[in-house]
Amino acid sequence: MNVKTNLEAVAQKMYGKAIAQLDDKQLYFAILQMTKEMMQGKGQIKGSKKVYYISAEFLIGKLLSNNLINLGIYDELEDVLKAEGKTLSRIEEIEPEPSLGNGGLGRLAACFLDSIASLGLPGDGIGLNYHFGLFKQVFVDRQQTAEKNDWIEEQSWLTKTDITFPVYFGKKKVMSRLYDIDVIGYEQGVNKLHLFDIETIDESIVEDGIDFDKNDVDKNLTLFLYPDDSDEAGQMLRIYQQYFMVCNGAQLILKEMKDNGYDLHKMYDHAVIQINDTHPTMVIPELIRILTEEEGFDMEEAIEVVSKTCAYTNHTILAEALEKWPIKYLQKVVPQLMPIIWELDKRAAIKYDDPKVQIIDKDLRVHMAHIDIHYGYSVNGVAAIHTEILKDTELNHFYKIYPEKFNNKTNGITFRRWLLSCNRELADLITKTIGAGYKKDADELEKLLKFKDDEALLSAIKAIKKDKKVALAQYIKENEGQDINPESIYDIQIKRLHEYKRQQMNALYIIHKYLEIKAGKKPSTPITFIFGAKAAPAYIIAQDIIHLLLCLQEIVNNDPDVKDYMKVVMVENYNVSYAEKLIPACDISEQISLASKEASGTGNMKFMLNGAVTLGTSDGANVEINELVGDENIYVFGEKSEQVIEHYAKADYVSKKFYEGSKVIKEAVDFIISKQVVAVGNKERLTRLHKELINKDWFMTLLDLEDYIATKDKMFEDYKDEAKWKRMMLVNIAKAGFFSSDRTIAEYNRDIWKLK
Ligand code: 26Q
Repeated sequence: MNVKTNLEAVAQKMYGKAIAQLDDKQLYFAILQMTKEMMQGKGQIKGSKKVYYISAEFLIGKLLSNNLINLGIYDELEDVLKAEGKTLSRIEEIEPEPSLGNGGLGRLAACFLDSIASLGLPGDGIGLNYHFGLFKQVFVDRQQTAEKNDWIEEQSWLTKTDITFPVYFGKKKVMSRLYDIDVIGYEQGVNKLHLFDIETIDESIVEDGIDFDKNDVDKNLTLFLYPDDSDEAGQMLRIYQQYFMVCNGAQLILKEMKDNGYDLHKMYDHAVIQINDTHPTMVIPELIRILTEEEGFDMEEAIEVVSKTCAYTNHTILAEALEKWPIKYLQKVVPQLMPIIWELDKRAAIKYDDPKVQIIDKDLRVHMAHIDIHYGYSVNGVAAIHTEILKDTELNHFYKIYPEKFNNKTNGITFRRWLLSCNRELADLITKTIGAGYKKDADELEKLLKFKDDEALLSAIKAIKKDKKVALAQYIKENEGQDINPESIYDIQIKRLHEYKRQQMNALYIIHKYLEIKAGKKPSTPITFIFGAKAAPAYIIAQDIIHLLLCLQEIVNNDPDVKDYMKVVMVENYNVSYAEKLIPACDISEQISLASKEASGTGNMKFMLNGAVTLGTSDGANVEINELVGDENIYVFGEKSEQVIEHYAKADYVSKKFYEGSKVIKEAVDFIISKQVVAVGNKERLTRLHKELINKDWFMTLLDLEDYIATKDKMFEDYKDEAKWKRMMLVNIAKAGFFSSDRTIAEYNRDIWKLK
């Protein structure tokens, strides 16, 4: 059946109407229903060994466009709708975004599901069905406020299953309910994203903003993604959520093993559990508990079987982000796991007497990563430099014990979403130039290099960039009420707000540029600085940085001496859908984390693929981008990771010295508490940020500031050389193939999963 007859039939069945008579919302629901049915028709991907990607976050974003592309019916549906006087892109806007993740780690999980299915590999996601995703950001008085972010409608991508499991928190029993989302591969069959929920959730307990009663798990267990963990109740709820996820996951995996008639003693021949950071770590003791208590395994064998089934991915070297749960919390939430964790700790302690590799430390805190490393068979970092740092420093003690477990898997992104869907014009141009082969084999993008001097192609790429910039300007006008100039350079930094990512350094550059223009030094091309970032509600300094950016937006955009030369826009509620509009329009991709701190980054890859040029430090995957495109197609600045690590070791970085030692730095930093800024801002916030930069600056903003200013100025200068810039765009696109998550997943499969 073709798409037209299909959709007509669904519209008749659901609403008793023809397509042309449906309003946009009804039409969206009809298309949703039709797509779900067509995906089911594609059949499950099968095999005798399957990967379970278990993760507390799956930042899947809107699914309609991607599912249509992977089904191969996007163009056909677009034509059908056009003939009925409807527009597919407008219908796409109606879909609510499932924001079931914080940022990179969650988005990576979503890209991986797409690639696993697209490679035809059997692999399911296991996670939680949060009723409210990451909070909705609203600016009030130039400050971030948080509102709840619901996404589940009467009809959605979720399909309720009849699978339920009991989950015990000590003696308290909760029944789960499994909801599934189909994950279709590109011209492939389907896998599943399994999201567990409870049926007694009470959405009405949410008060103003995102506050809610954290005490009754029957009502709040799956209500929110990662509630603020600053207080004890929040941390406790996080442990409840994590255990709920892994307990259900373990039961589902064992059920599938049994349903298939597999021998649990050889479970590792049929299942691999990829543990996405430490959030799902309790799956290890939970499986051991079930195998020993319910399946008649002795402890020795249970540990061996589970260890041969589980593999761990590390996404951070920030000490504060490594989970260490006090024993008394675990004892309260999951007393049944504690004997197992003690046993695992005892066995590790007998073998290795180094305190650095113990599971339970002297303060009685359980180091979740240590469980994964001792009792999993693989430990991987997410970019070459990140894995090296893990081996050399953070996890060096483990690397010495288990060198064979450590491996690198440089992150990737799905080109279906980050090129074919968000930049169809560019994808079509590439297809016209080198054929469609790159859609299945991303390395084929390198064929574009032959056209490095092809004026027609270079101009066509630049023209698409221009169209995307015009479209973004319009979108920003509608959504933020700001006027930006499509002829200006778009310089974009979009990512979670964190001091190590150094949005504050970008802000200091903006101040510097503003002061220069005020002093009469005008840039030859106008510049638009665009930001998008959410800050954790309990992260005060991050909120202060957002406040500074919003104050700068107010001052710069309203200053008649300046506004024709530069603009600042901090977009509200940055999310996946916004990223899909921002990235294709970007000229300069800001990747300016303090070297050694950004494990990989994946936004950097998305920008590159869409023809932006990177301005970055030698950190995370920037290092690999640099190697691929060569020094002449990227702008790198700042101290290298070795030097940074040495500064920390010697504790010899003193920000005040940089502040006092440079007029440029001092002027920019002091502007934060100038009359002009305080007049539009909140003095307490601005003073706190000013003090922080001068007296602490833990992520060494001032260390790299002058080099950053010089490199960025050079970049703006080079932008005027249109031939040079166009060539850089082309080389970046051509070299982006390596960052396809299809490549990443093929490597996971080759080295870790070995699926059959
Ligand atoms: C931990 C404890 C308590 C509460 C929350 C958390 C928590 C939640 C989310 C800790 C970490 C995260 C998310 C981390 C994350 O997104 N890491 C990013 O992972 C990307 C994919 O590998 C990398 O590209 C980024 O460099 C890395 O920052």
